[in-house]
Amino acid sequence: TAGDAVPVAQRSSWTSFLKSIASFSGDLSSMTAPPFILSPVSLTEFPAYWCEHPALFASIADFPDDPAGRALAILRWFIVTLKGQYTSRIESMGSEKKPLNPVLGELFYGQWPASSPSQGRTDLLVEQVSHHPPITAYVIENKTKGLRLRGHNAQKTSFSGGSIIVKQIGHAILTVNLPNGKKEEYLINFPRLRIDGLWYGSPYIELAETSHIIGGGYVTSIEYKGKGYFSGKSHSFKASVARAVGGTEEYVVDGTWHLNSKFTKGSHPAFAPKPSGLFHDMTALPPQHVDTTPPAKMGEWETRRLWGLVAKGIREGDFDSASREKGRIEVEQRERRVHEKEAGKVWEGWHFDREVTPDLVYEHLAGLTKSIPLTEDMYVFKENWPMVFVEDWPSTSS
Ligand code: HCR
Repeated sequence: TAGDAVPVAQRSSWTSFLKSIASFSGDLSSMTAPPFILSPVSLTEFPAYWCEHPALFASIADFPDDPAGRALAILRWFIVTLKGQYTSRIESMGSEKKPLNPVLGELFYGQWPASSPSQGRTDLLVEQVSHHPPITAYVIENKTKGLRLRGHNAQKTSFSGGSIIVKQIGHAILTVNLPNGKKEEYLINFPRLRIDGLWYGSPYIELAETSHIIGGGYVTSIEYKGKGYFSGKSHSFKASVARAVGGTEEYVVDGTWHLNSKFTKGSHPAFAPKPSGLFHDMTALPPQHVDTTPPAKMGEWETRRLWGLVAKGIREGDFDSASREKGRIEVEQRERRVHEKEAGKVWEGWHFDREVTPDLVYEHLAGLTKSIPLTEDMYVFKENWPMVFVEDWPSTSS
């Protein structure tokens, strides 16, 4: 029998869902799952996790003459995003849930207001650029600070030893405009995920293997372990910041990404203030959720309007109306594709151009001795921020 966290009436459908994922590899997002595991939030909202600590994102620009400081500021911002990316659904919904599977062209616009004129406002623009397989592209920009993060995400899932293994496809590029007019680029790739707790009906994420941040003359390697590995604690990581050329390791940071970490090699005056010695500390850092387009200005492709009735059904436990509305959206999408085909047209997308870049080599990023080929498509932002971004929006986050 399936686990305790599954409502009795849904246990058999949960068991058959588990059986079907066990014999399946590919696009999990399109599979039908029992209602208790459905999230009312679409995957297009997930890129907002990159900036729920906008001040730490902005702080990357505070080291114009200090490449090591920049590498550490980028590492700190990256580590701080992980708690939101991978554990926040447990806090808000009790377990990891299955997000809504975005439609092609679905949008999510967001802003984090400037907490001071010098920190500036941070803007977020997300678009679903592929439905099958699901690919989400985004750009996050703080113009005042000369920082931009752009990237895309996709996932390949498989099943192993009772867990779902998610290989993250895609990468992000962080651009830092330095005061001397130079532009620096950092390549960021993403960790592998294991979704455990499936049998009990309360899935949660653990990170595995290694991800990297490469640029500005540094290579940062972040190794992830869960319970029973090097520290024995869940959500453990060890980050090594090394010179790209020569490979000399200058800093090591060790800890748990959802709680805190400290330097175990090297130190930097702007980080790890005495006496705490902490590199990052999530216990004192509440997330700042993104503000979304004011409802009166929200377009029909924007995720919260597009999925509004489905999300309402899921939140209120009215799954009949949720699935009716979901069906309506899916039919509409299929018809759209049929009409396009008949008219000999292809969907152009709103904000991104797809660039096929086989064997793209990121050697130039860090003057690396070893090259990193990325046989991936790129999604290039058309620089067409919609008019709604011209002004600051009233705060919607709490
Ligand atoms: C794997 C996942 C969809 C993808 C989500 C990603 C990888 C998306 C990019 C973000 O930056 C980080 C991120 C966080 C999520 O943890 C991850 C999702 C977790 C579950 C979901 C599956 C498609 C749904 C599996 C269904 C289970 C819960 C029964």
